[in-house]
Amino acid sequence: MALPTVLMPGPMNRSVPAGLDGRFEVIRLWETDDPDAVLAERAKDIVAVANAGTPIDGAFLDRLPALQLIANFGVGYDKIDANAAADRGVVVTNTPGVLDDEVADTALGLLLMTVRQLPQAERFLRAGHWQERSYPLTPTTLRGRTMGVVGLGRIGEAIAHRAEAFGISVAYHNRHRKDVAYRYYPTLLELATAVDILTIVVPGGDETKHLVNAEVLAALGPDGILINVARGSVVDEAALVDALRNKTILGAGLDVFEHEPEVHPGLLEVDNAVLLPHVGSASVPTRDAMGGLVVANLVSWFDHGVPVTPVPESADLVRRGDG
Ligand code: 8YV
Repeated sequence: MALPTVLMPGPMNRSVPAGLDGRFEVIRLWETDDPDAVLAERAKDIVAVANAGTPIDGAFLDRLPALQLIANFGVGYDKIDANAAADRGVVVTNTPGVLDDEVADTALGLLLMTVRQLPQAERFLRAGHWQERSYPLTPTTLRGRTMGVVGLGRIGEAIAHRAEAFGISVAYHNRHRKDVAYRYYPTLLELATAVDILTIVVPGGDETKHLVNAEVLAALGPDGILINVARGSVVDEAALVDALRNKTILGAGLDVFEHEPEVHPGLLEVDNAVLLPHVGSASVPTRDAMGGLVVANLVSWFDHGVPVTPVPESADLVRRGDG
C-alpha cells in the first residue's frame, strides 16, 4: 500500500524527518526546483503538512484538496489560519506541554539578565574593564517586585511558579479569571498599573496585535520591566523603542520580535534591552520532544483517526471525527 504523503514546506528539526521515515512519503518542498509545479502535480496525494513557520492561509489550503491534517511544530500556530482549515475540514495540531519548562526558564533568564544587567556585566569583563574598575551597581533589583503574567496558560503558570520561587509576587490578566491563587486583573491596563514586571505569554495573531501599546507601557512605569517570550506582534515595537529611549520603562527582555529575524533598529541602539534570537524552546532535548509530538500527531491521525494535540479551532472536527 502507498504510504500517506506529507508535505514539508520548509526544513524541520531532525526528529521530524527521522520519525516520518518509512511511515510516510515526505515531499521536501524547499529542496525542489519548482515548488509550484510540484504542488500542482502532487496536490491529489498530499494528505498532511508538517509545518515549521511557513504561513498557511485559505488560498494555500485550496491548492491541497486531499489535505486532512496540518501538524505544526511549535505551540504557537499564528502563521496557520486554523479557522480556514476548519472550514475546509482540515485538522490542525500543535505541540503544547513539551516546551513549557524550557520557555519558562528562558523567561526567568531574560528577567535576571534585564534587571541585573548580566549581559552588560559579562561584556564589561570580557572587554578587560574589571582591571580598571568595578561594574556599576544596577539601579534596581528583583527584590520586592510583582510580576504580571499576560496569558496564564501552561507556560504562564510555569513562569509564575518560578517567579514565586524567586520571591516575586504574581498577578495575571486573561480573558477569563482562572481558579488560581494569583490576583486577577480584568484589563491589561489595570495589571500593568499594579505590577512592575509584565511578562507576555499570550498567543500571537490579530486578536493580540499591539496589545502592549504606549498606554500600557506608560502604566508599567519607570521602574517597569517588559519580558516577551510569546510573539513580537503582541508588542507595538515602535512604542516600546520610545519607552526604552525615554526611560518611560526601565528595561525590556525580548526573545521575539515583530518582524523576526529582523530586529527594530531602535532596539539594537538602546542599552536597556536584552535581545535574544527566539531561543525560548531552542534546546536539543526540547526541540526533539516537539518534533516527536509532530510525528505522534501524524501517526495517530493516519493509524487511528485521532490527533494527539488538536488546536481549539479543530475541536468540532475532531469531535465529529470527520476531519
Ligand atoms: C519555536 C515557538 O521557536 O512553540 C512556539 O510557538 O515559538 C518556539 O517554540 C518555534 O516553534 C520554532 O518553529
